[in-house]
Amino acid sequence: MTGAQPGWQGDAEAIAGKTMQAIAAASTMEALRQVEVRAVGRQGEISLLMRQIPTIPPAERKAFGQLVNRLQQEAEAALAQRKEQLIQALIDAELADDTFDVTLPGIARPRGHVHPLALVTDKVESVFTSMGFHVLDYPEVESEFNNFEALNIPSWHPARDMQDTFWLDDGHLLRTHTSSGQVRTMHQFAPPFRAIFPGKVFRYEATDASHEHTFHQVEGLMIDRHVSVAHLLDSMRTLLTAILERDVEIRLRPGYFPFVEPGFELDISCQVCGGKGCPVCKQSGWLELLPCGLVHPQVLRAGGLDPAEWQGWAFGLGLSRLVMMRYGVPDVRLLLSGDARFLSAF
Ligand code: FA5
Repeated sequence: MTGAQPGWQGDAEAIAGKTMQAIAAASTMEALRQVEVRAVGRQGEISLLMRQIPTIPPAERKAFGQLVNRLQQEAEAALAQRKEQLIQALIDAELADDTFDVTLPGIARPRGHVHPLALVTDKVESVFTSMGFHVLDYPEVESEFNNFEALNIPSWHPARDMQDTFWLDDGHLLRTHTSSGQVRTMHQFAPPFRAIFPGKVFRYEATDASHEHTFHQVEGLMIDRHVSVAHLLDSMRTLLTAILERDVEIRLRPGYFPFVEPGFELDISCQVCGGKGCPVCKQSGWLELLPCGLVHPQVLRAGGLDPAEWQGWAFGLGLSRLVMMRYGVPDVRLLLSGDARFLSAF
């Protein structure tokens, strides 16, 4: 800039000079904070200079703007530097103080935990992906068709009563089982394919130690030209051994589900009571865990597949119950209770 200094320049530099001196003189964090507020706070002197920019005559506005910007940056840099010096001085003083008690307990920071359901779901997914399965995710709000009709459960069928349903006003429902994804998968992929779909399911029913209204299942579905019950059972055994990491007794009984033929119920000896009988297994020593079977021809048809060409097996694992068996959880309602005392055990 040439010629005489405009008045605003001297004023601005005077404010900046005063601010720099105050920063250097601030001997505590609180004093420094006050200097900061006075200089660059909302009503601070440098902030007010910023706001004056539009009022400066156009010929001088650019130079004024540049000057105020520079002063603000310098003030902020000086504040940051002084803050660091003061913090370092506090640390030095603390270290030099020989009354510092190193035996005082530290501040315990609460740590987050992976939810046991997530731990077991991850494990199930890794067992099945190692056997070539896809992991799929389907909606919790479902159509009546996918949840019931396509699974050979028309509206008049007594099997509808096996799964009390939360209906939505628009005729949709909250899926009562992950089997609702079976026909979706058949429409989505060309056979042969194998997939699992874990997720949350909902039933309008009374709760007890082994029943929740909201719980987790994993569906497994394999479609190929030749599939067998032997392959299904072998996959189930591989899964249970990998998850439970111990030999457990299982038993297979005939089970009725309209969407499989033949159908089975795979029970596991109760791991909470060791098979002696408890509220979880209703004193029977066994827990229903893993219904399964060969996919019914009607379901293949609903999925657009020709039963003369394609066969399949499916299972619907009670994931919440598997978590209970894995960790000896005595009540399924603990899983979604959000109780931090329970969750911190994992
Ligand atoms: C079904 O949901 C079928 N979709 C399973 C299936 C899939 C059969 C594929 C054949 C082929 P079920 O209602 O039995 O079946 O439930 C499956 C598992 O979910 C049960 O064995 C049990 O482990 C678990 N389960 C059922 N109801 C509850 C509940 N209220 N709370 C917690 N777990 C439950």
